[in-house]
Amino acid sequence: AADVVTLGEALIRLYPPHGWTLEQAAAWYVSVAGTEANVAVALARLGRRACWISRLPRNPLGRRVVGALAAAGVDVSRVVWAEEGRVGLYFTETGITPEDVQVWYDRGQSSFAGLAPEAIRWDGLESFELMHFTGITPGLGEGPLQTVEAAVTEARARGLRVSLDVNYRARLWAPERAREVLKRLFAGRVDLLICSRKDAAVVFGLDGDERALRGLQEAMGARVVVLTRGAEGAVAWDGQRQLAAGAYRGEIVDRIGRGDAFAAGLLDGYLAGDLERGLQQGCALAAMAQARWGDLLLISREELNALLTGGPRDRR
Ligand code: KDG
Repeated sequence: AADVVTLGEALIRLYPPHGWTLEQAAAWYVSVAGTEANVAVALARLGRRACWISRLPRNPLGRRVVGALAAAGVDVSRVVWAEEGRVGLYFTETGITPEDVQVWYDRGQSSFAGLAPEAIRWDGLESFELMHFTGITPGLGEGPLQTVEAAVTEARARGLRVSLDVNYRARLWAPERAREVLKRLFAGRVDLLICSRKDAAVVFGLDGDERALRGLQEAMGARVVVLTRGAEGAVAWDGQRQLAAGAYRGEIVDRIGRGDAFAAGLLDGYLAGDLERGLQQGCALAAMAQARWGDLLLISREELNALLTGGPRDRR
């Protein structure tokens, strides 16, 4: 079965209506968020079995997160409920263009930061095919870092493939520290590595697409490396072939979450044994995600297929 399990923190995002500032808006919208949760939701909506592991406080905000994920079809049965801590928040505000988004985190003392490997039920993990991680989780504290380390070990011992989206967040940690930790946890233990052009430069000091693809493969020992290039689409390198897919041109209203949508589309194709289709699906879902508000991409397989075959073909 080509099923995916992932592990990460959920946040609740608060943001003003379009054109308003956080300081002035009379009401804020609410969106359940969190990079791994976003990936799990998109995969579940595409019809895959997707399980999301996390730690949440036993309160209405924790239930709101789980409710949103469960409604999308995500398996939340491995979520750890905590008596202490909180759901982290983040706030966003758009500047003069939709690409210009400011983010403020308010995520200290979250229940997730108190996660430890012993709290997680690992048995049964072998029924999944792949475990997906992002570089955000080990940046959230010692407990999350150790949990990721244990999870990679468990996943590999049980025969799962491992994917990592570098997803560097400058507000969490310095690039040198991120590089050192990601190398320590994942080097030689990752099958599919996803990295943006910007993160390749900032975290790994690798400029230029060819250099980034080959340099990342060497640094992390990944079988397949995918580099996302924004409006120029994405490229992949599997050690033999270089593949590419163009971005879709469309409206941008909310760019947050598009990288996760890309990862979901890519993983779906990768698990089906078709990396090229994965790249195309990733680009299509990224376009869809940034055309809609909110972090969770509630999409269907039919919509994705329509986009791939007959949708806006104005690709660049
Ligand atoms: O990729 C989108 C994420 O950045 C968002 O959902 C919040 O997980 C998040 C984070 O830690 O930034």
